[in-house]
Amino acid sequence: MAITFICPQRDTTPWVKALNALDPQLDIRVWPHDHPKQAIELALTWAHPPGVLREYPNLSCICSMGAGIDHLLADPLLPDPSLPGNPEIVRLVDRELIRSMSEYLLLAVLYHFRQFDVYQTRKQHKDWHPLLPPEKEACTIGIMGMGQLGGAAAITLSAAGFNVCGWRNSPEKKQGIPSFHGRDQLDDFLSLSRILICLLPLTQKTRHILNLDTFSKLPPNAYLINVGRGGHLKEPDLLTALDAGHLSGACLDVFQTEPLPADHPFWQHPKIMVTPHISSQTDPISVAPQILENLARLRTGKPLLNRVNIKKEY
Ligand code: OXD
Repeated sequence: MAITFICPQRDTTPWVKALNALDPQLDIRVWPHDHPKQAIELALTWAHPPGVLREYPNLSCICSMGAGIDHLLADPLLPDPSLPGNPEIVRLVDRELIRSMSEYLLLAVLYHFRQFDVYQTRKQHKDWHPLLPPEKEACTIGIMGMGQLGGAAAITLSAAGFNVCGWRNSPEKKQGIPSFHGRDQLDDFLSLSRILICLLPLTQKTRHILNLDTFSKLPPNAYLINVGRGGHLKEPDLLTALDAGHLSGACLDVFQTEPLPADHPFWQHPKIMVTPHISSQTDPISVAPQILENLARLRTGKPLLNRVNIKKEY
């Protein structure tokens, strides 16, 4: 039996190397080359061509090559894992991914909180005027999405001395972090969030949740950090909120279209920081043991790690 990568936009070389370093006998194929479809039992995918996963008669597991699964759900022909005989769907979540997301968010928060964004603009005018020191008490950070990544970021940011609160779909307290849940509590959460971080999964409920109405409920001069998905943000609404002065700035790592097109207004906007979807990148060496563990579980009929709930869309 064999596994395959189906990820047309990604270089699979480091992945194959990391897996074969742990299991030199593992038969690894890369779509669309030299492909005995009958032999494939597990497919690692990222933005696969729609419908292709139905071509593998013995496929038992589909594994997202990252934490997100929206790229899988974009396939209208994705086999439904709740139907008997269809492959299970899992995602990759690992300590390294969680650590690097927390690190990115700490940096993005401090960059804004310590006013480096303002000084960077002032430098162009050789402007030497210290601003008043910022006050942490007046700067609550609101995290939308309190799953594994959001929960860890909340702990990192509160350890750095910030007041942090979270908002999630269902009620659940995360290690002492005050938490809001559901649409009913969204406005209360937003009214506290001087820095708003979006780490939600992209679902039908959360698409375009970052819109003008949401921004209008934040405290004045709020700052947005989006590390969820480009589909969470109504991009023209961000420009309107920034130009109206209601938001003081934004740090964006994800975009509606990636790579961000050269003529996109975000590139030139002085109040928008752009990074190229690097907030947390899956490290093949770090996740290789998890992939092999799931392959072993598949072969011995044990429950798989990091299974996805397709109904919840994450
Ligand atoms: C992921 C990502 O989902 O890299 O892991 O966006």
